[in-house]
Amino acid sequence: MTTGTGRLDYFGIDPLLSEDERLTRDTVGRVVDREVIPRIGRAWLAGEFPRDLVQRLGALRLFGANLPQEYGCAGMSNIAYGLIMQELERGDSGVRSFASVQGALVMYPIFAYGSEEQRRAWLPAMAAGEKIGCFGLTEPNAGSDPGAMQTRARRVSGGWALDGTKMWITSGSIADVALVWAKAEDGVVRGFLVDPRTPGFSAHDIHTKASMRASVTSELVLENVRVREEDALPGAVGLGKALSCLTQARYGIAWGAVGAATACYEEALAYARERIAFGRPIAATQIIQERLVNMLSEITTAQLLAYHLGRLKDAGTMRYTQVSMAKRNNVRMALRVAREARTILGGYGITLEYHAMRHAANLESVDTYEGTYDVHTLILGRDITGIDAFGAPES
Ligand code: TGC
Ligand code: FAD
Repeated sequence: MTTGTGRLDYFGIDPLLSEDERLTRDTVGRVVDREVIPRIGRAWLAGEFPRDLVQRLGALRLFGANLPQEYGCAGMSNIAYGLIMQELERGDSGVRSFASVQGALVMYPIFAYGSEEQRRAWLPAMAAGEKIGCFGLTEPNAGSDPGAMQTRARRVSGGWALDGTKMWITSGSIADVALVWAKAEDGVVRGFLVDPRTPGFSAHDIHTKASMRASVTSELVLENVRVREEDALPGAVGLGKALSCLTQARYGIAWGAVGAATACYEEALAYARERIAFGRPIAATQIIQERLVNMLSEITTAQLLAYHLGRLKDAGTMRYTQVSMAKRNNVRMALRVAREARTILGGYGITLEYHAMRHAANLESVDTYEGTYDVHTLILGRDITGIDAFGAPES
């Protein structure tokens, strides 16, 4: 049922992994076991992102690990990248979120749409965790429909001037570079690398979160922020380019959700074996066994989905609609598993000494960000019917 390192593997996926992929998973798993799990409950309660992890994970080249070695990245397979996300989210969704934003939402677009100078300037430092990035797409009045963004880019002498507000931005106030998406005067969305020290730029943290508390989430305000032409991403032209970054992050989330669910299942299983009620372990009751079997079945299905998606990505044949299915399914699965685990833990389950409640609270965010469950339903609905059900038809 488990691999040599104790990882949940009911369907024997482990032998399908390469030696490097297993090594990567086990290395990250050990870091998470020793350096994340023992302290994450306290950090979450305090509302603090464990920032020292950035350099620690960077030293292992875990950021943007599927990007090429020539830019200081690890050049790993997409399966290995997914396993990194799985292990990080087994610790906490906020830690995985940091890595997703850094690698998939900032390093990937710099790699895919940046100039050679921009790649050389940012990718090695970001891979090493020496520089932090954030990704500003969502706005107070434009989340699921980013095409309705109000942030504007005006051409000025030598570059651009940006005006607008971005909302819910992970790592917003600790970033060394903000990738901001704005609509130019011709109505085309473009991506800009903004130095947060530029006059007119400010970041304000959101402190009232009851989810994702061990993660920095900020509002970004841009008032006539000047960006040099060489800081515009030359290939980041059109909303589709912003959406292509989301595909990369959603891929990692499909794996990460498996990690969060696994942590909850393993905790609930251990507790159920030990906890005595009515003179016997609660694991000896049919209801608890059914709950555990349902949890394991759901996790195993999600593992297989993530694994095959990874092979498709490595083969270069993955479609973004397949990523939508995996993100939608796996995150909702993890949310159900976390809530079931919390139930099995009884009253103890509401404390942060156990992990299920924290994961369940975090997964509420994960279910919403990177495309809500409903948005992915509509992406898939459009794919299979050919009919767009998002909004009013164009007049
Ligand atoms: P639509 O007509 O669908 O698309 C415009 C063009 O883009 C292409 N496209 C994609 N390409 C790659 N990957 C994707 N996921 C793509 N989705 C669409 C599409 O083929 C089209 O290309 P072309 O050549 O035909 O022009 O545009 P729309 O305005 O109708 O979009 C609708 C919708 C709902 C699919 C899209 O806007 C959407 O995905 N909305 C959800 C927004 C979202 O997920 N925001 C996430 C913000 S970042 C975040 O949450 C970070 S959380 C931290 C963490 O990751 O841990
Ligand atoms: P809305 O779009 O207003 O949706 C509200 C509700 O309406 C949802 O249930 C939605 O499913 C439903 N809905 C919307 N449209 C339809 C429709 N057509 N049919 C049926 N139902 C519909 N964004 C970034 O750009 N960068 C980040 O780093 C980032 N990090 C985040 C971190 C956290 C912790 C959170 C919570 C969010 C983050 N986001 C980030 C924003 C996130 O992507 C958005 O919250 C998400 O896309 C949803 O947008 P919204 O909150 O505006 O909800």
